[in-house]
Amino acid sequence: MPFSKDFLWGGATAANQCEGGYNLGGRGLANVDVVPHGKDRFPIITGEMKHLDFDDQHFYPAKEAIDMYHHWKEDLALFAEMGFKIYRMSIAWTRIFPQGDEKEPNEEGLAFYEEIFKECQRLGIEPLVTITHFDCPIHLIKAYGGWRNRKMVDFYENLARTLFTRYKGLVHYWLTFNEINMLLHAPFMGAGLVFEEGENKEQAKYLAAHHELLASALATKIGHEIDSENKIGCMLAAGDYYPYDCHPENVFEAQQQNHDNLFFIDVQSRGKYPNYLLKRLEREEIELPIQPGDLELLAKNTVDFVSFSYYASRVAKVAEQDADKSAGNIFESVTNPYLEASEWGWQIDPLGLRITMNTIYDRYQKPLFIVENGLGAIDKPDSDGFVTDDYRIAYMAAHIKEMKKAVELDGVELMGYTSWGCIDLVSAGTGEMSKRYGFIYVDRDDSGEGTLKRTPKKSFEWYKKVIATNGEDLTNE
Ligand code: BGP
Repeated sequence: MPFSKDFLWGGATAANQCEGGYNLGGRGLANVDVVPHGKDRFPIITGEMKHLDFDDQHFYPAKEAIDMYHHWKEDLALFAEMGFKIYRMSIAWTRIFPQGDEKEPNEEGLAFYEEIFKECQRLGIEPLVTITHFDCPIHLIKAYGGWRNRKMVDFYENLARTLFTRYKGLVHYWLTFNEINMLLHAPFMGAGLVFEEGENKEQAKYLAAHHELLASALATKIGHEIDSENKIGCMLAAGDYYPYDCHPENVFEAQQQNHDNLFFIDVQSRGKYPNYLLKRLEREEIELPIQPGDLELLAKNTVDFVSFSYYASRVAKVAEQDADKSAGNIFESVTNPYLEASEWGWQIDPLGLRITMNTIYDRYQKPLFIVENGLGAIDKPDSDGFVTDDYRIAYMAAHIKEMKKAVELDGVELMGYTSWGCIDLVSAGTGEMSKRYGFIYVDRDDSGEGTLKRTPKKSFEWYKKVIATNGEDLTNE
């Protein structure tokens, strides 16, 4: 039996992709609200196109999303029916601090999440709370320029302290920032950055990175002070870079690209900027805005566990322009000729999960938590609304099988597994509803039409069995 009896099986969502209710309960506007569906989405999430308000030309899927704001009780009941031990969700910052820089929180927002956590407790589900999952109050972007400004650390600190204080005893598992390394690839989504004409973009990204890393360490400190039972983790968009072949230059290139992702976790887990990063930034004349006391704060407040998302491995090759490319989680990579791909072109590599787990565990020697994994696919419901999603079951079974091997055969310590989008929700990358990950179908389409009715898919019963047998029975019968 690879998994202990308290292994945390469950599913994951993010506020902006499922809640909706963007203007309810005193909530303020956030970057994630004004990101539309369609061709402008990518330039906006990467900070290349300034778009900080709604207009009539676009559809904004986060406004209503799947309306979990009104359906959360029904949705939690379905998660409980599957036997979830943990539910990963995020807090919408602007429900708690609508502008972001207020001193006092919005009570209605705090009460909203408190009710959810109490219901989780009643159902025997531990919440795993991401403090920020790609969201940043619009006011903080307009007035302060997002995370390039050090004042953001104070605003985030206020948010974190408010949450740890209010939810003490109700929440024990926390993540500071979702996919922190994503800020290098989707800077508006990851750090509220919109680039100014002629600005040194790399410099802006590393300012933001330092500020987020400080904020993360500060939250870890405060969370531990408020409740020593709190377990606080970092979160990486993972997936090892493989060298394209054994040419030493490609091997070296893969190592460099892995460094670009891992340096965030090196800081959060080992407590110190790695030399490879400091040397590179020095060469590129990029400054980290380190002030007295910063390095000590980072050193003293490392995380309790390392969590990550895994959708696919990646491939590195020098002279990349000559290589075929495949789509992936926000950024593309060289195509791996040995792998199949999803309908969205993301390559499928279950063994890559075991490889990635080993890389991360070898490096940090801390418990891991897989907090996202899954297949975005087109589902075709029958006339009763039922989806026979054998493709999703096959994807997940193959990944869970490799995850078991990493634990059983390689000795990786793993706290739990929460599959991504346990209920269909809006895609972060594309804004589509038709890219579905869930065990539960939600009747809503890419233009916002549909009844929002929830219907369990075939994978719902399958995952229920997986949890009930603690991962022993992965068969699809
Ligand atoms: C990760 C995000 C999630 C999620 C997932 C799937 O980057 O943390 O928010 O959406 O990827 O990506 P997509 O929604 O683009 O299919």
